[in-house]
Amino acid sequence: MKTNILYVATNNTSKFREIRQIAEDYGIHAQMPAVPVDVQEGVVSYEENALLKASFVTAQFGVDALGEDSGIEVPALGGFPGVISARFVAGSDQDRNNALLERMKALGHGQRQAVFKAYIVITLADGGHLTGYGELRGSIAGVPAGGNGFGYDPIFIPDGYDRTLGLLSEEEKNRISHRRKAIESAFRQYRGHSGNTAGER
Ligand code: ITT
Repeated sequence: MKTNILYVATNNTSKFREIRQIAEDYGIHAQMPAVPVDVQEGVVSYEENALLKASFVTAQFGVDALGEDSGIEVPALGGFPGVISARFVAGSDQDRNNALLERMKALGHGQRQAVFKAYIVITLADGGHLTGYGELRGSIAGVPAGGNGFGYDPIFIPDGYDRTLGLLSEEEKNRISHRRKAIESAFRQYRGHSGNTAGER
């Protein structure tokens, strides 16, 4: 049987773990490269950052590579923090959760809607790239809850749920996440490239 290996251009081990889990469903074995992904992320777009990360690995190793850039947006805050979700406050995920909750205090009760966005770019060793997009709509909780997942998971309640992502199991989150949708979309296009069989179950 052919093994489909795809390198994932990320330094975030929690993100990698989710991508690896989801990719397995499509018959793709995700691997982290042996070197840190050393790129300067911009502030313009998720897609551009995802392309930067994937291109770094393809240029280093001459292999197909998957880059992912994601963030959380609060429409009532003009889409903040968006593309700078990982960087708008230095420190830990918990520090950023607290900083976002602090900003939410200026908003009314009906203004807690939020959306997670994820862009996946797969750069091809023989040139070109593919892009997939996914989003997950929900709202910002009043206080953090749950220790599962990473980043903003403890303060994000997906639409249709009464619990934060931090309280959902890994499997539950991976079934509905922005990352799942973006990967699915990218793999649909990737199938057949370089002889891989992504998505053939
Ligand atoms: P790499 O760039 O190395 O991939 P990173 O953590 O810096 O890792 P990003 O630049 O894509 O990743 O930033 C994503 C930000 O959005 C970061 O603050 C995450 O915590 C947050 N985020 C993205 N997806 C998330 C999810 O599924 N759950 C919680 N937070 C998420």
